Amino acid sequence: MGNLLSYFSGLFGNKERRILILGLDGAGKTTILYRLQVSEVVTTIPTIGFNVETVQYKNLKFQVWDLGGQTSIRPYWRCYYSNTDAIIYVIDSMDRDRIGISKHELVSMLEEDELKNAVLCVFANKQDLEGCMSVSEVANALGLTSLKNRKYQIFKTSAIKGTGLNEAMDWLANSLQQKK
Ligand SMILES: Nc1nc2c(ncn2[C@@H]2O[C@H](COP(=O)(O)OP(=O)(O)OP(=O)(O)O)[C@@H](O)[C@H]2O)c(=O)[nH]1
Ligand SMILES: [Mg+2]
Repeated sequence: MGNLLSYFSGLFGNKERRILILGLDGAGKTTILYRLQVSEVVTTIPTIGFNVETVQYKNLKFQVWDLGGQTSIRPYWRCYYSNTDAIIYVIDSMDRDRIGISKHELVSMLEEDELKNAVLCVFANKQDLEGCMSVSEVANALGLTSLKNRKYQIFKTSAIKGTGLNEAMDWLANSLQQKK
């Protein structure tokens, strides 16, 4: 039965999906991209511009764009919005000082018309660090429950340890298959 299901989902679900990974600088976006692509922790430098990779997850192919998150680069995020199926929004769960800024960036991004059909997957990242914000603290600080007309979910992740990423990708894969 499993084989039959994956055969059919393979038939209908092999369109490449476009995903943007966004979030403030240092949140872990590039680390996540390469964790997803090659299952390894790579040494990163701050992204000036973007990285783009094809990521195969189960029977789905994702074209994943990882954009630099520094203040001066964030205005360019909008250049990448069109045809986006999903946004992975990455939070450094240790960065209490800037969670308000991160919320602000998230809210203004979600107001963009080009993203109105994009599903939102929040990664409360760096959960391996002692004393970090819990997933519910992050969800509250971002005001996720007041989002309107948005399919979203939040996951606790550690890109360094590799935890939570599969659960999040499963959710994304399912959500995007339904969205087709
Ligand atoms: N402890 C811990 N450190 C992490 C985790 N994910 C990423 N990091 C570290 O955080 C730092 C920044 O990671 P990057 O992936 O370069 O961050 P980024 O979001 O791509 O940053 P910009 O490219 O500047 O926007 C690096 O030193 C990573 O090793 C995590 O889950 N836990
Ligand atoms: Mg980066």
